[in-house]
Amino acid sequence: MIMTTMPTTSFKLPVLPFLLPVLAVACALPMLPAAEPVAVAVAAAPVDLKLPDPLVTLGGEKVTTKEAWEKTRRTEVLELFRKNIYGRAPVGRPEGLKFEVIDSAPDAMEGKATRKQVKISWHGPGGEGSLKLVLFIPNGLNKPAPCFLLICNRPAAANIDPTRAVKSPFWPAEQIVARGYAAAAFYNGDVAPDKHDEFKSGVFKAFDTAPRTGESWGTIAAWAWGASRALDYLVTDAGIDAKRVGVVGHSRGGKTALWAGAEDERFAMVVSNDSGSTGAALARGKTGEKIRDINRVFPHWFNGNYKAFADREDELPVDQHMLAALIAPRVLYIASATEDDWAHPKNEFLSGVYASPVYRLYGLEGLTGKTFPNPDAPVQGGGMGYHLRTGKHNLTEYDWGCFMDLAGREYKN
Ligand code: GTR
Repeated sequence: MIMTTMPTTSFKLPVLPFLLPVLAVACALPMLPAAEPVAVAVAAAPVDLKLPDPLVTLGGEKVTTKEAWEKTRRTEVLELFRKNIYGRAPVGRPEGLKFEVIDSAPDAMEGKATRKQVKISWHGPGGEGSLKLVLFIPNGLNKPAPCFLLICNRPAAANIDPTRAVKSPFWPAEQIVARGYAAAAFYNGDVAPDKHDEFKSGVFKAFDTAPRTGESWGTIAAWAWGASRALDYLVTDAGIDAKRVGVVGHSRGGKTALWAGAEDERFAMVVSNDSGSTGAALARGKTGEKIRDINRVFPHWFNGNYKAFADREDELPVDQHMLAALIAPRVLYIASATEDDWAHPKNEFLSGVYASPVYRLYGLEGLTGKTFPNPDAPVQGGGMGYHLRTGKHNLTEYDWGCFMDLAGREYKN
């Protein structure tokens, strides 16, 4: 177990509600003079969240090298997540996966990008299916472009419009292209519907042959599988730098991006935006949405075994910092928003902090020693980024700008 100590930090008033227990302690502490009404310095009390240690194996051995992490502990942790939370995909890249470029326009975005739409289709014992990948590659780069792949969990026409007649800050493709990145996106509902229909449709219908068990995959894992199939295409496109494809998701999409990056190490960067419960946020000590809530409202997202952890967070053999650790040494961005108490920003930040010992095995600092930042003051470097945006649960141009800032500095290394 790790004794967690919340670093000394300062918070702006709008994020105070989730800090009430901390503030009880803070009231006894010296405060900044009243002349500074927006930022209140808070020295938080040490909190013992009893987090499982990512660097101690189930057999009790301490992991001190990246070789031991990769060979033993990483595999163990990944299995624990499959078994207890996200489930096990019955198939990886299926035989006969097909890519069809159904549209190609070299002068999209007023000549600034080449647009492609690619139908990625599969068939399995129970049926077939496909997703449509929308892709803009910057023109005139004279080298393959690094790429951001968005797992879009909002209506496709309003958010990832290939014609660009409708533009949404959720996927600011023009801004992404202007900074020299390819912008790719697919709609998660192409892979599996976001509803509990006993796993009778989408990829479940196509590939589930054995009777379902407590470990069978849920819908988050299915969407993550879809992201990997999109990547299967992207790595074949000469316009894309296959070693620099990041996967991005917001909220349920952010949970999916983390799981996609854990399962598929070809993703060079993982971006979790406001992913909250069973995404970036630690389950232990979490306020807002808890395991009981998420399983009740979204019974299809995770596997059957996860249901047993309602109100029993402490009994999980993992916590979400270990999911973050599975991304190491690749680039990880965790973003939160001040008005997103349901997701619990502080616990999203702490996942990055407590994943950092794994990053350190690779000589990367991650969020080691970092304090919870003020709103709109991103912390970036050492393979990781975190920010707390002012505002609501959403994915915005500000967030995208931060993701690209981190990619720019980390991809140079
Ligand atoms: C909420 C859910 C969150 C988050 C969000 C979203 O209803 O409680 O876990 O995933 O939906 O995806 O926007």
